[in-house]
Amino acid sequence: MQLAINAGSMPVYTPQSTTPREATPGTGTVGYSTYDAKQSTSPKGGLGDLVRKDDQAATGDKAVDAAHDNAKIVVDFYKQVLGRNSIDDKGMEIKSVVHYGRAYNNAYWDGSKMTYGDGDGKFFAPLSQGLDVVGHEMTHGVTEHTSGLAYRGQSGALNESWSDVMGEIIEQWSENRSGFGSVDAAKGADWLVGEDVMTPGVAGDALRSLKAPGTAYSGDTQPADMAHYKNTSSDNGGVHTNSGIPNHAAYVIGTTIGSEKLAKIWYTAETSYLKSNASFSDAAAATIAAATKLFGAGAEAQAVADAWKGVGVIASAPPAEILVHAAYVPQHINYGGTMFPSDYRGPVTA
Ligand SMILES: [Ca+2]
Ligand SMILES: [Ca+2]
Ligand SMILES: [Zn+2]
Repeated sequence: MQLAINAGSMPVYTPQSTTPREATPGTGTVGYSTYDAKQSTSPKGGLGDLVRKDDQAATGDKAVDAAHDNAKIVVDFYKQVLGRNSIDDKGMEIKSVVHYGRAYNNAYWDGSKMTYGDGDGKFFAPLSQGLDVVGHEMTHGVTEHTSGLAYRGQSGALNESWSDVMGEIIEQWSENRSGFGSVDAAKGADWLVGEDVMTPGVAGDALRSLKAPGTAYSGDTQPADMAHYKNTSSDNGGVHTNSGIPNHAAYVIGTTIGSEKLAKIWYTAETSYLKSNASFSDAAAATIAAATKLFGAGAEAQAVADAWKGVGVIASAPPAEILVHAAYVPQHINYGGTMFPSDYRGPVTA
């Protein structure tokens, strides 16, 4: 697989189809079911015991309640800010499994549900307690139902990055709904992923930093630009490392035009332009096209192009007129997605 990118060439975006995708408006009520795996990795019925459903009151189990409540916030964000009706845009029920395994330091989306470990208490607290982590996993589901970004190489790093970016933006929205969208609010956010669950005994660290990739914790090796791109075959071709490059582009855009516009551009790119095999330069073209479609050929599209240039993905912006109105019919690809590499052993020893 070609992992390197030619930063000097202009990205050319070729739409897969010219048939616009029909949007399904958000109607109906989304259901929520949260299960307790009771520290098993093969829970009863594949899910465990159903412990909280829909609008039932909190159980008092923090991992259960965080998974349930955070899932609702994520669905609310997708509906209220982006007009999407649950993960599949058809109101699919949200299923979450917590207390998966013993001291399990990860979380994942498998195509039908989220699963969260309790963490070992040293590297991680129960992972459902991070809203950005929950938003990350659920965005893997949205990606599966839209662009279908293949979980390998650059498309896989984009898949990871879309989850990090949306997860963090959802947290920004939840923590500051009145200020959400302003440039000041975006500049005031920490742009960290996993800060609420990583190393409960260590303050100030996180799993990933969109503001400064490579600095989130002592073992963070994420690059922030193409000059430091990692050519590797591990971790599906570095999907959790090279995601730092699109992550940082998103941070620059968010702090230039605000996180609400960033979210709308990223979502429009994912639903209308990105193809499953997209490279970083395809993502640049798709997001420039999305910004132009949403806001015209103005400051927003310019901010997007400038950010991708800043991280070395493109040398110059593609002409917007070849990109606008290029629609894409998404395909459903079941691939799953994790929070960390599958061979992850914790941030200090990794
Ligand atoms: Ca965060
Ligand atoms: Ca910490
Ligand atoms: Zn992930």
